[in-house]
Amino acid sequence: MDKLIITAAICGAEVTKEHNPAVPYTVEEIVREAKSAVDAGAAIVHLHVREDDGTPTQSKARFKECIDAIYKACPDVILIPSTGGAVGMSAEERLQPTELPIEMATLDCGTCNFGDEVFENTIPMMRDFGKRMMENNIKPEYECFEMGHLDTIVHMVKKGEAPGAPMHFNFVLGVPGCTSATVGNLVWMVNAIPAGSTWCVTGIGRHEFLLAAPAIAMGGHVRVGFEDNLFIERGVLAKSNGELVAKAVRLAKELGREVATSAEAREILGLKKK
Ligand code: KMH
Ligand code: ZN
Repeated sequence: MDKLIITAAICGAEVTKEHNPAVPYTVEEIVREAKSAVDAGAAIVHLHVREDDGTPTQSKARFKECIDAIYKACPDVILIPSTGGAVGMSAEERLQPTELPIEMATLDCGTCNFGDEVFENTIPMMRDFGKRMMENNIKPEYECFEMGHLDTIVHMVKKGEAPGAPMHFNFVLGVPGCTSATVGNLVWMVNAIPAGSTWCVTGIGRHEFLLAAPAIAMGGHVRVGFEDNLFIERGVLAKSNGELVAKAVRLAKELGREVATSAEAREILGLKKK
């Protein structure tokens, strides 16, 4: 079994300091949270950025500022900037980080309910995102909130409309309105990926660690962080993303699975050396 890749989704676009005062907005806060996660054992940081007042933005300049500052503090980390942004943003807005020299980016694999809102990812949009990533040599992390998303992106890759093998998936389970966070649903999705692919699970809210444990046992990879969950245990806010990563590391240790460094994660994911 490969070593475990832990991703920290340190910020997201929906959570605020009202939910947890440690949610980062400024460049300094983003770096603080990225470093806490990497120091605790995260090989990857999934990155959203904000204006200083907390407003989500996909500004290329703001991404560049944050990416440069994170690399100063964590030179080896793999960054996966978001092209999902926040619900309601246009495709052009969302694609801005792909104009930067990045290794990976998320590619959201279909439209879905997202709480009371609709997260729009039409097939023509996905074609544009896939084309951009092929042109700019960016490996997508395929975000699947539903089984149909997985089927859709596998079909698009077969048609040459998005980067192909080895594909890397992130199954985001438990978003209200989307596929629920059960072990059965995780197994169903894992069984449907093309041979040679890698996968990660993101359980939303209290499901973060309930799905991390089976993923560690199944040979998959794990995402934790404020984007998905703000609590270290029931009713207790996490003090940092590092605290959430440290809990995933403890789980892996208990289950006998070694944790990958960023260099080892690059090999597992088939990325070129940085
Ligand atoms: N903020 C969500 C609407 C991604 O990063 O690609 C979308 C999201 C997915 O977070
Ligand atoms: Zn995200």
